[in-house]
Amino acid sequence: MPSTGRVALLMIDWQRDFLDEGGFGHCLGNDVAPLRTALKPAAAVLAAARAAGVTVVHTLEAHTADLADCPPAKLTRCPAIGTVLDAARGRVLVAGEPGNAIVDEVAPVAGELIVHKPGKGAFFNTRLHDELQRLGVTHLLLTGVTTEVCVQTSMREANDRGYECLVVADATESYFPQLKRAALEMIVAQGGIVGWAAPSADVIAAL
Ligand code: C5J
Repeated sequence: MPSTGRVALLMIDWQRDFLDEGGFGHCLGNDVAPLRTALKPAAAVLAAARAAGVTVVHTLEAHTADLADCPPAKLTRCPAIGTVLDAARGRVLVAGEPGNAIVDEVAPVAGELIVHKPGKGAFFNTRLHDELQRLGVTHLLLTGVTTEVCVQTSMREANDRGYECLVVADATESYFPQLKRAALEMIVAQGGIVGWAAPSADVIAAL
């Protein structure tokens, strides 16, 4: 374990859009209940990271109000983006809308970095890499949803930028259990081709 100053915790897309009944993920036909099972371990890792003085970064899949940062192909495949499915949630995947907010269980506190990302990966068209470099971060812990989409994409992007990465296995979830399993397997295969996975209890003990 490197010194805590070189570690950052990435909390990937813990948004109401993906976790709430009636949210974007639910409207795509997914059962959102499994995602909530990962919240407790994620909150425990977040608390331990805060106590250890680890840099905490929260990402959100969030577009600008004019959708100028949303590639046409993404909009074609996900026409709900930018529309209102439920007035109480506002526009789907648009920054600042109530449905785009991070759920209370892992909500950011003052001083933590918040990164709005237009893609699945946390490094594409964001300031994340520059911020981590400025802070001297070399190692990343990842939690979040969904495992095989935004978490795995972010981990691969981080890997290509030279970070050592570990995903917290019970603090990430998918709408599809078989895809979570496969994503974790492909991450750690071949001697950690993308990085490592460990349970939250081990990560918390190491912090
Ligand atoms: C998806 C994400 N699944 N945060 N986004 O569209 O994984």
